[in-house]
Amino acid sequence: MMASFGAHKQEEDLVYPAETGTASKGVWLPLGRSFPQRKWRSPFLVYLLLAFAYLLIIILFGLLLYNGSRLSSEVSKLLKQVKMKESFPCGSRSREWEYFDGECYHFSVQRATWHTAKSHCEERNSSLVVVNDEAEQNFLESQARTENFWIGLTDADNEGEWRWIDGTNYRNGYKKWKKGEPNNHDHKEDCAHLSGEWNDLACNASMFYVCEKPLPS
Ligand code: MFB
Ligand code: CA
Repeated sequence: MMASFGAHKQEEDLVYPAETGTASKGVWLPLGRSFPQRKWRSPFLVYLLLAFAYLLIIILFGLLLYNGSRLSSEVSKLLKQVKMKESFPCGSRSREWEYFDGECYHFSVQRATWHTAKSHCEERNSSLVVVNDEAEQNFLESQARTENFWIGLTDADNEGEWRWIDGTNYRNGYKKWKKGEPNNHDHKEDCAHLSGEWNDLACNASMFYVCEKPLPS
């Protein structure tokens, strides 16, 4: 059926698209030809599109919730690690290491000779404690109380020449010997321990020991 350009729209502009079965108006184009235009009037199609859009929104919302909950659990895990690091910078495992002023200290619960204690500390990537100043001494005294603990100081190589095991300068460094110590009692006291202040004792004596290592980065 011909539609005429510019003429009043005639009934013949109506087209009957097979799939809808309803009349629909043609559209006028510069060439004066009209195309049948499918009207989106079919309620079924509209409902189908709405249902599809609704389903899509639900799926997207579900994905958003899922990722959101995963993200929040990751964040809470990270926060817990940060909090743990802040509370136990030396590691929280059974409080094996105590933190003080940038260093980690292990107060043994087993006794050993000075040389065995030295090896046990090295096995833990640490060394027998080197006491550098009054603050560190006070920390050790507060933790050790009246118990005896080996420290990393010895004159076994040369009597009277005390050396810290990490090479720290002894002569100009911090000292806290008990009054009258070191006295090399019975001429066989070549290892230092603390029970509060320091004393020299035979290295094969068995006592607790303190290991020291830098704060893990
Ligand atoms: C001495 C001390 C020595 C032993 C002995 C039992 O001090 O110098 O090392 O600990 O006591 C009095
Ligand atoms: Ca002594």
